[in-house]
Amino acid sequence: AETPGAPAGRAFPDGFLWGSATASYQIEGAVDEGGRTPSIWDTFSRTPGKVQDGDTGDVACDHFHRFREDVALMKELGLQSYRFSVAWPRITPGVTADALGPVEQRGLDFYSALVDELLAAGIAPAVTLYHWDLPQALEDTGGWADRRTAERFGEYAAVVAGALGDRVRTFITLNEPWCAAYLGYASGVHAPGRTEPAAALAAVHHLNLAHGLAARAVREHAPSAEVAVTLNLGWFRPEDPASAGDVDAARRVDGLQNRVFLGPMLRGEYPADVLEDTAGVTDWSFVHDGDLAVVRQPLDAVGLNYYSPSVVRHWDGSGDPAEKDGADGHGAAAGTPWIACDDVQFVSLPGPRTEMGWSIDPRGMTALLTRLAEEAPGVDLYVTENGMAAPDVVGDDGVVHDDDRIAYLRDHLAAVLDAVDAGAPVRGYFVWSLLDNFEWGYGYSKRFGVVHVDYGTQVRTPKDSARWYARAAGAGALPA
Ligand code: PNW
Repeated sequence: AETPGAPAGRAFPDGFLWGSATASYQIEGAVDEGGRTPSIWDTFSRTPGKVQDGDTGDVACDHFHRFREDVALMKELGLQSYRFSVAWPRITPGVTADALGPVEQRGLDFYSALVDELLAAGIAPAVTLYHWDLPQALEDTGGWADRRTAERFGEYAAVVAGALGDRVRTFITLNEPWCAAYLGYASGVHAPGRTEPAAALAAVHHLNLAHGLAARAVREHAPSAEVAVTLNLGWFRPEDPASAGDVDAARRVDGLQNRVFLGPMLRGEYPADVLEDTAGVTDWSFVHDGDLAVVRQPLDAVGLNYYSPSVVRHWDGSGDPAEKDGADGHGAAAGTPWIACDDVQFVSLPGPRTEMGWSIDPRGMTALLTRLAEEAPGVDLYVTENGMAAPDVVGDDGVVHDDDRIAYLRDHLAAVLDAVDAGAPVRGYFVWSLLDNFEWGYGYSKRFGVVHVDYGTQVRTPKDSARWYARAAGAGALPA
């Protein structure tokens, strides 16, 4: 038997998929090519003061032109699956609130060529349909706060599923609707940069609806593919489990981040306590009769993105308000993502942090996978993102020696195994990220890649972590 906490040599189940993940706006560049029209991230990144150093995704990793090289790199590393996202503005660049508009064949051709390249390399494609690059034209008519955005998303999903569904193993409807809704429409640190709590809650519902419509469309147009969604669930612990105030604070944030998505998607219902907590912000009248039956679609898999733990306490209003939401990188923004949580404080945890300022605790990985296994019986699980930002430590050999990242990956993979041992049906793990890339509001200042990218030359160089991860993938076990 294994010694708990002694990861070296521990084996993963047969067939466990070792992958890496990226997202379109973060790596593709070529924003004006192939008929693509602007997304909300083009607009946001070009707005002064929104993204660190004024960085944009105009070039990024130039993956649009270098995808064959990037697939060859994955093959060299022995990776078995690749999670990427499709940029909606490449597929239906003329979409409006009322009509999907013509399909841009050049957009489909790009992703189709990527899928073929992956299959030829023996790598299973996992396609995210929405990783935050909403067509700007849809934001101009209200964005995710408008119901028609969800309707158009369902139609767009049908197009992509129809074009790629014969070759793609897994379709993921949405990436992290929490970020899309609350960081985009409440705190404003992500595109479109709005700070309107009522709009953010409408966005939550319309993203749920979009998920349901897209899941249905994928089922119909890609019947052999798995249907999944990716959520960034939070692992929230009360600072003092014996304090009723702290326990209630944990309930509140769990409702807003986790249950407001899990409830509708898995059970077709919104949590009553969330509706009550937010009643002063919105009356939820954007939830129409029949919507919840659409949101609740049979799922083959749920993807978990996990990076960091959270501890909360009851906030009595004393102390520095700048510290209230400030722990773990949610940042001092114009607004808060924590709607109707004036009495909740995020506790700054001791111990190591990543370069994002995010605390590290792999136990959250185990806890969330175990929870998902209980809440979604019969549904497969994937870790669709996990990884860490770390500054480059470049050796004389020109290679990044990222021992901290190796330790992070090792400990989180061991935590995945702990969940497997407890019975969670975890089928694969996708490291975030294959490449250093455009880290949203932080621009190129934060590097999550297991492969280093020199943005001046676009040269890719595997870091020590990529070699370590390749060994783990090859062995199907944590390297000794
Ligand atoms: C996720 N937060 O984003 C995304 O899916 C990736 O595109 C991103 O690069 C990665 O994690 C690393 O940040 C998040 O503030 C952004 O809690 C912000 C938060 C969480 C996830």
